[in-house]
Amino acid sequence: MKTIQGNLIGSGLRFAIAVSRFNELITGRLLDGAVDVLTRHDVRHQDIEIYWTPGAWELPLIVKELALSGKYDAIVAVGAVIQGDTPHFDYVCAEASKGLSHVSLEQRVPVGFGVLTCSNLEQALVRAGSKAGNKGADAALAALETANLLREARKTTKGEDN
Ligand code: INI
Repeated sequence: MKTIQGNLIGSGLRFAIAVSRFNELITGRLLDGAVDVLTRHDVRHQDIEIYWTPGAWELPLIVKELALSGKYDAIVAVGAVIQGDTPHFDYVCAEASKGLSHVSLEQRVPVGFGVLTCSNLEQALVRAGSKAGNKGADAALAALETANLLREARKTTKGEDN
């Protein structure tokens, strides 16, 4: 039996973080969590690039462009969609999540999903560095682990490890 896992060693890896300005009170904290977790796992500051989008809706397009550049080992998408009085929330959530998933699969680049989809501001605050941790940090850590796992999977599938 062979078990393959991605490690959490970030040295030498390059990351982009796409973060939406909408609900910046929340997204700024998610961004801080993502940068903090990456640098604590030895990703160098100069290997992290941050792109601000207007809202979560715009995240997939920018993440796609970043993925196509081939410059990054992984990308972290950070946003906060908070329910209002209209169905707008549902459209933004659905397209952001679907779009980010498509980019990751089509471009074969890990995309950490750090987009909160909350019923109210309090739920978002709880997930942006308080009681429920920091979902930006969680997404960055998952992206790091997946980047390293992908590297291992590519070695194995190319027969380098046999
Ligand atoms: N964008 C968000 O990131 N979060 C939200 O909660 C939100 N709401 O509720 O409207 C939101 N809307 C803006 C959207 O992402 C686009 O930027 C906008 O529609 C322009 O294309």
